[in-house]
Parts: sequence; C-alpha cells; structure tokens
Amino acid sequence: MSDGTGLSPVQELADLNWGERQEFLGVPSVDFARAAVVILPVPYEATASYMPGAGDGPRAIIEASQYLELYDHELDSEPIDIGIHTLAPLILPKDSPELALGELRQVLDTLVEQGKFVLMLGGEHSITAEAVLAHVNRRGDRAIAVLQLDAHADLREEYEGTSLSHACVMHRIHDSVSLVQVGIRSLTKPERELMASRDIRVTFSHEMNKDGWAQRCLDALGEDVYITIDVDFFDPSLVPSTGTPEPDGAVWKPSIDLLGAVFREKRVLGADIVELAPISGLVAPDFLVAKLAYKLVGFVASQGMS
Ligand SMILES: [Mn+2]
Repeated sequence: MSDGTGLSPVQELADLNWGERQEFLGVPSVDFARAAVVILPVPYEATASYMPGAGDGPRAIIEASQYLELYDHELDSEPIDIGIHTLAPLILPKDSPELALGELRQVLDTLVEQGKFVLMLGGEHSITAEAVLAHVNRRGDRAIAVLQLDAHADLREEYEGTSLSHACVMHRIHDSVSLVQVGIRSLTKPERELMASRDIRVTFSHEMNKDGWAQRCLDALGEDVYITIDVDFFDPSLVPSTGTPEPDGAVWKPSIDLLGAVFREKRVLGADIVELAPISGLVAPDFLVAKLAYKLVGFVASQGMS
C-alpha cells in the first residue's frame, strides 16, 4: 500500500499516475488480494463534444456513495460483505488518447487477469473499449456480449478527427463482441445502417414500454456479458448531469430490473458507469449513480452466492 493505490500485488502499475484515493461507501477497502470487486475511478475526459465535466464524475459518485445505506432491502443483504477494494483514481495523460487508453488497458489487463470484478467509474465513454478488449483478450475464442445502456449508439467510425472519441467507442469493439444496445434515441443514418448490417441488437428508447422488451434484450445476450452504462441512458429529469442529455430516457425501476435479470441469468464479467458530469449543488443525480454502482455490487454478490 506504500504507493497509495493499494495495488500491492501488481507493483508494475505503481509507476502510472494515481490520484488521491477516496473510499467507495466511505468504508475502508479490504485488502486488494481479498477483494471480489475492485472499483476503478478513471476521471478521464479528453474528447467531450458538448458540456464538459465527466472528469469530475468518479469523485462525485464516490462522495455520494458515502451517504448510501450499506443494507439493500431488495437483496436483503449488505453487498459490501463481498469485499470491495477502491483504487485511487487513475490519472491518464490528456494530450494523447493513444497513450491514455494504452495505460488504461495495461491496468485493466492486470486487474482482469487477477480475476477481479472491475467496476470502472468514468470519465468519458471512450474508456469502455479498453475494458471490453481486456476481457476479449483474456477469453480468447469465447464470445462476449456487451450490454450498452445509452442514449447514443456511439457507432461512428470517426468523430472530430479521431476514432478514439467517446462517440466511436462501440464502433471500436463491434467487430470483437456481440453488441446489445438499450435506450438508444440519438444516432446517425450510417450508424442505423451499421446496426442492421452487423446484427447489432437495439432496443430504442420508445420501445422500452412494449411488452417483453426486457426479455428480448436477455435473449439477445450470450452467456458472458460486459455491461456499460452511460448515465445519459436515464431521462434528463433524473440525470441532467451529463455532457449530451437526451429527452425520453429511462427511469430507475425497469433499468434496475433489467440489470438484475442479466446478473441472474448470465455471467457478468465486469461493468462500467460513465459520463456523469456533476452539476454543482445538484446532488440527486450523483446519488442516483452512486446507488446504481452499489446495486451492481449487490448483483455481483448475489451472483456469487447462486
Ligand atoms: Mn451517451
């Protein structure tokens, strides 16, 4: 722990730039070696296209988490018991997306190799590709499905001169995984055409009130699933604190029910929550996202017991 990251088993990562550690839930982390869940804050923000601020997301989520109850009444347990280790925020270079995402990949490869369930807190959405590719790399031929809850398809090949933009993150991985998108309500015609030609399964936002929509999402997922949640998936009335808010977003309960079902029926390898850009003085969205993060930990704990 001398390096301040708590990464004592993985000293090769100590040379990277880590910020000041804050504990998720406000409770001291268990030793890295004993943790089933590792929280990785990645306050990375380099390619925001509208409102900036996602770099403050991890700090806001972790601060809000310190006011959560540890008991989950729906699960009738204290998910913290699974063993959580919160890492220091990983500070990535801002001037080179290639360098930044390369460093992130190094961290994720190491954590995934150690068999930890990594819950990554962003930061902008571009970081998701590195987590997904770390799992793809580890599992070789075994197929992985990515469940993406998002307002945006993020399937552009290039945006504002780079393929490493948040707007391109799913394009970077769509060849390597099967992609299931939920809550989408903002995309281009070429993105729509790519969905159709590559058999990317999409549930548009307006389809989320049709009977059986959640079951159809589950049916589209293979056995091994990675979950990425862009908080603009939620309606802006719930989470206005994001770079590109879109009307007609999701509400809490059906979203949590879908996620719970995915954890019950599939093997979830890892997850991330990205694009919270906190608004000073407006704590409800931060608290919602913190609770979402702890719900995921609870689902991991439940999965481990079944
Ligand atoms: Mn989005």
